[in-house]
Amino acid sequence: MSAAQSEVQLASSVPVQLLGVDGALVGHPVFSRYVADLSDEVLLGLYRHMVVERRFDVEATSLQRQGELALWVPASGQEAAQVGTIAALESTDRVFPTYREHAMALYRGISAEQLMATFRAAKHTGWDPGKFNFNWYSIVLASQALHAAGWAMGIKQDVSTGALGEGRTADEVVLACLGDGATSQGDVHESMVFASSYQLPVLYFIQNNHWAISVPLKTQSRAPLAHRAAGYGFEGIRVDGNDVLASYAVAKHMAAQIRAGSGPKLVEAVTYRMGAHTTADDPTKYRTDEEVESWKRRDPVARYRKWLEAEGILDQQFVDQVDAEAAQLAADLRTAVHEMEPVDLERVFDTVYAEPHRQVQVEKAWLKDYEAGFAEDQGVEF
Ligand SMILES: Cc1ncc(C[n+]2csc(CCOP(=O)(O)OP(=O)(O)O)c2C)c(N)n1
Ligand SMILES: [Mg+2]
Repeated sequence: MSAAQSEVQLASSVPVQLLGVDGALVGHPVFSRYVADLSDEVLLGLYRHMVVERRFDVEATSLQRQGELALWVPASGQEAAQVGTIAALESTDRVFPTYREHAMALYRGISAEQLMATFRAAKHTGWDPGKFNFNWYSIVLASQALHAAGWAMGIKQDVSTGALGEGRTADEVVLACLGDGATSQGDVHESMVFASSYQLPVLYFIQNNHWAISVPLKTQSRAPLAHRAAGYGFEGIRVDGNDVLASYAVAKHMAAQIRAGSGPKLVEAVTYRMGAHTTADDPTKYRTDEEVESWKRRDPVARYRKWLEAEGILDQQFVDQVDAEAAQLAADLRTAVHEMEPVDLERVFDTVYAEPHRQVQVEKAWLKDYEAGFAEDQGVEF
């Protein structure tokens, strides 16, 4: 084991931090070098992506409140973990998201409208996973951990048989996103067992936002989630997920080792969900104002902005430019949502099988009948 590796392992229960809560740089023997030479353009890009995501989130929440969406899943507070990690990967690395990775999706070029079409149920999915190397959102907790391991197994197999598919690279890293609560699912265990047994190129990325709806992390796990990796025989690291530089550096480090053939790795990003679990949730029922306030002081965007300004990298002109871009994205999104055509429900049934299928036809007929029942109500005053 190299000195650098052992230092990483020793540090694994203390989250890696490069940027203190006060916005001052904290040196780290292993990880500082990953951000030391980043250009101003890259550093400003991280800021821009975080700000745009936050504005997008506010707009989506408002649209839900105004009845335009059935549900929204806010990601506010988790911008640094998501942007830092995705920025450290290559565009050819495949991402298997949960349902909260909006900053990652936007970073990959999936538009706000495409994301919204999914939540408005105006599309069956919303985007082409092949085009963005970014899979569809997965509502079934942890199911994507199995998909990620399966995908990685396919890559490994294709490399060994020399049959790598178009657009794929031999050193691809597969990102399996998980929430803290999702780690209690059996699927994660199976995925990690297979990833370890076959030494698959999977980076497990857990956003520990401290809550699984109303269940606190301490109920889900008596030990840091990163420690679980050791039980499967691979390395896990905790990172301050509200520190975009640390999130970037740790992901870069882990991805480099995976590309070099290390097998799977795990990153636990310690962060916080500032908003509700979804717009259907009321977090005041299960968490205290003091807790929320304490995390507000660790805000990932404010902290990073402070550092960029102190370094003379960020000026008011760029701040205004990004704010204007974010406002424009929000305005365009609002227009696009109002113009979205409702999904053709018949297609939902017609695209299940290539050939007509009796069971599906029965279900389609049931829905038609059900909808016809509403037609009779027309004109009736309630
Ligand atoms: C298999 C399964 N069981 C239960 C649910 C209901 N559910 C949706 S989100 C959630 C909590 C997930 O918490 P976590 O993994 O920490 O992710 P977070 O929402 O905090 O990002 C639960 C229990 C589900 N979607 N899928
Ligand atoms: Mg959670």
